[in-house]
Amino acid sequence: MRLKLVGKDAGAAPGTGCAAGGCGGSPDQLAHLPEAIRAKVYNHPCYCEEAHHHYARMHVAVAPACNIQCHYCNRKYDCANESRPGVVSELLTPDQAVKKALAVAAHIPQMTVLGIAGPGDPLANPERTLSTFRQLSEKAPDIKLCVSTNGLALPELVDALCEHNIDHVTITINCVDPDVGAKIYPWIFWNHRRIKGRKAAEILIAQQQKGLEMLVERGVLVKVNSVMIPGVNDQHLKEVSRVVKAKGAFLHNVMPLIAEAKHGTFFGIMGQRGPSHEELQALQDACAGDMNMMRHCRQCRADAVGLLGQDRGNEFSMDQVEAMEIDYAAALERRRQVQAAIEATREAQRRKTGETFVPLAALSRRRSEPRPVLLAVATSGGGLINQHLGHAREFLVYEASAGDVRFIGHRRVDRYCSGGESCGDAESALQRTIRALAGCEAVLCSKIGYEPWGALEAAGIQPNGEHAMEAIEEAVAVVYREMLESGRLNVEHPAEARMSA
Ligand code: CLF
Ligand code: SF4
Repeated sequence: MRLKLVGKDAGAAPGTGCAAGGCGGSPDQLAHLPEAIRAKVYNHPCYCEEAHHHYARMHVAVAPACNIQCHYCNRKYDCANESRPGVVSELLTPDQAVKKALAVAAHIPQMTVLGIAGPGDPLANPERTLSTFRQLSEKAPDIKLCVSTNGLALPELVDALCEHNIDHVTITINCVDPDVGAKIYPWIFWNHRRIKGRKAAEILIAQQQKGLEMLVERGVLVKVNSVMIPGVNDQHLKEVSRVVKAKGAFLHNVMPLIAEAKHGTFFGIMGQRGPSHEELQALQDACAGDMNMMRHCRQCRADAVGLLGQDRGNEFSMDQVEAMEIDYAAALERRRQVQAAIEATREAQRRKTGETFVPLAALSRRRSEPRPVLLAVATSGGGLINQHLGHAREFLVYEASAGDVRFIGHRRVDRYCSGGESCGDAESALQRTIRALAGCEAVLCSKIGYEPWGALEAAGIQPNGEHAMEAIEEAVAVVYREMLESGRLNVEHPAEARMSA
């Protein structure tokens, strides 16, 4: 999220509640979008950063086959174009997928989007994918439909996707140069033949670009995913961003390569490393320009259920789903009520955050540019600081400056507290948490134990439990203002000071 002091809500879609800045772009960038397109975004947890605090998605794993080979993929696992590598999802038939979707929609009324993202490529399995979408668009028309693909089969299926009301399509585009592509894709399966090397990359790139153009022409929102592979396509992704933006992609999501030898992928076995947090952030910033960048992707599994970063899939195994009685008409009414309440909460949070930023702006006018600060937040959703530090499996990281609070990304950590009174029994896990928070000067959470408090302070990260149940952006802005007023920002970040000493 990027909150600007001036005209913060200028791009909000009337009746949708989605501030333009809240979707990762500048107000100008979204202001020109037709109302119909903006209405598609406001409650999509991937296409609108602010929405991901409130709305959930679910994936149904109906697509087993793939038509290409990526060097970061091992077919034993989910499609790594969106999913975190090393994850295996339960394969469903289209009928099972529809039953599961209705069950989840009834039990998680804030679930607004159903995506098909694997375990192979959804468009390499067109019958299974389209049958699922066809049934769902009839039985649950209030759910947005979303699909993710490598793009090879996309142009031939664009019209079929449009017939099924698929409003959101993700294409994984790792390159626009076949020489780079040949280092990522050893082969594709095309016109009943296996094609290798540069020629394969050339065909794949042409199909991806054609598919992107066709979708944009038809008013479908396109998100482009790119896997950042240091030394292979990291520099090249700036060009990818420029090209896909020029062709009308709505959002670019640069994801880190995750390559481990135990996954059995080519890159994993060859020791190809993934990027650091800093490298990823630097590339996302370099690609951004005035393009919407996605920074809250969790590389979900192909059967993920719940808020991003959450996985409630184990509540909806097919055995459990088969035993559920679903009255979808009643569920629909409850979904309307819950979603209306979410919109009221979002509107109240936006108003309050706007008020907080006024004094911050006044401070920034009185002082010479104070330095920006990274602040981490523990949250379990709802846009609130509502998680015990010891229960946090990930932290959201925000950069606060005098004129801006902007969402930078998330940092995953291992859970180190089993929920008891005391935290910090497992010292090494606490140290991993501290490593994950490297570069952050404070961490905001609902509660924290005595021992981790001391360890964080010693590491130069100020624990802060004073903003429990407050809206994240507002609390981050308040903490930044306190740091500014206390003079803490007149000195270097303690960790950086130690490094430069
Ligand atoms: Fe799923 Fe992807 Fe649709 Fe979202 S996920 S198909 S656009 S509904 Fe979202 Fe998950 Fe990242 Fe994907 S956080 S992996 S971007
Ligand atoms: Fe694997 Fe997905 Fe690439 Fe196919 S498109 S090889 S399933 S990562």
